[in-house]
Amino acid sequence: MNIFKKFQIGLNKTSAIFSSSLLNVLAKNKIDQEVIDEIENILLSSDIGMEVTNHLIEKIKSSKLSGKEDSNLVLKILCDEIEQILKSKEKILVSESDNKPGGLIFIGVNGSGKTTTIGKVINFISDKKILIGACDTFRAAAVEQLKEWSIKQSVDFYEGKINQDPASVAYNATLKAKSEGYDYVILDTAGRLSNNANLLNQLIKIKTVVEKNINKDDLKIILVLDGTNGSNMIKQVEIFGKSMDVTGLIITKIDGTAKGGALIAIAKKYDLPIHFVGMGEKKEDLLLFNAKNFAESIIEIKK
Ligand SMILES: Nc1nc2c(ncn2[C@@H]2O[C@H](COP(=O)(O)OP(=O)(O)O)[C@@H](O)[C@H]2O)c(=O)[nH]1
Ligand SMILES: [Mg+2]
Repeated sequence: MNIFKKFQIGLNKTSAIFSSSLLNVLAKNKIDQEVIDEIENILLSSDIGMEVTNHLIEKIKSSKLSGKEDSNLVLKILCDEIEQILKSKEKILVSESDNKPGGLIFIGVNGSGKTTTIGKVINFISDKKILIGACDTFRAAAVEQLKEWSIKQSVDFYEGKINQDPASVAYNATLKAKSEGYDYVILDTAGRLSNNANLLNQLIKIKTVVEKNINKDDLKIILVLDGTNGSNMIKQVEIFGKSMDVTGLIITKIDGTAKGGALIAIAKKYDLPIHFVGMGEKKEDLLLFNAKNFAESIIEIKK
């Protein structure tokens, strides 16, 4: 299946809102204020946010619209503008020129998809020598889940003991990666501690010890966001971003939401790359983020 098709399938709940509702509104008559108001409501209902909505509505208003033939033009304006907003967020997570070992720390709230996404990233870079470190030591099931992804894909796995300080596991795993010539060491972390401050302090500690083994420039802090959370994702970027120097985002479960517009709100608000989007539970269901594919999947333009 080609990549665009995968984007289309993954985004079909979101595009149902955008495309079907927009087409309904645009089919009515010429683009007057009433129609523009309806477009505004449709955009807002996808969690695309006020800022992006205003921006898109301004673009529609400032373009020269004449009569009935305008509906496709409006769709084209929306699609192009959304692509523009997303374009600068495309950035690959790993590249051939990376120093060894590169470190990837996955953070995010419980259930956002960290462990599953690591499983998919392993598949994505399966030609590399990878070490996985299980720093979510609070739950045996979390370690087992990660181990299963690792074993299935034949990559090395480092675990500590249950309830061992996650930072000491992180230190040992990154030291092993450094001394044994791994290309990447990928650390999974917990998403829930007794409170936010605890969790953030734990993550800061992990990062601090990891930097003893891995150059700061070779370390990436990936915030994993659950796409079904819609605009609540923004709060998570704020909370984690404040203490953790997040270097990039991965947005999961796009396949399970009609609120995919929230990704666009985040792209506009934060200067952070979006490396991948998750669109399913299997190892192949991780797609390199692509602005054009994303925009054209949610706004279908009649050819
Ligand atoms: N549909 C769908 N489910 C996902 C995706 N990513 C993760 N999940 C599911 O979300 C649940 C939580 O994922 P998990 O990786 O355990 O989250 P963690 O607590 O952040 O490690 C699991 O049931 C995953 O299978 C995705 O892209 N699409
Ligand atoms: Mg997990």
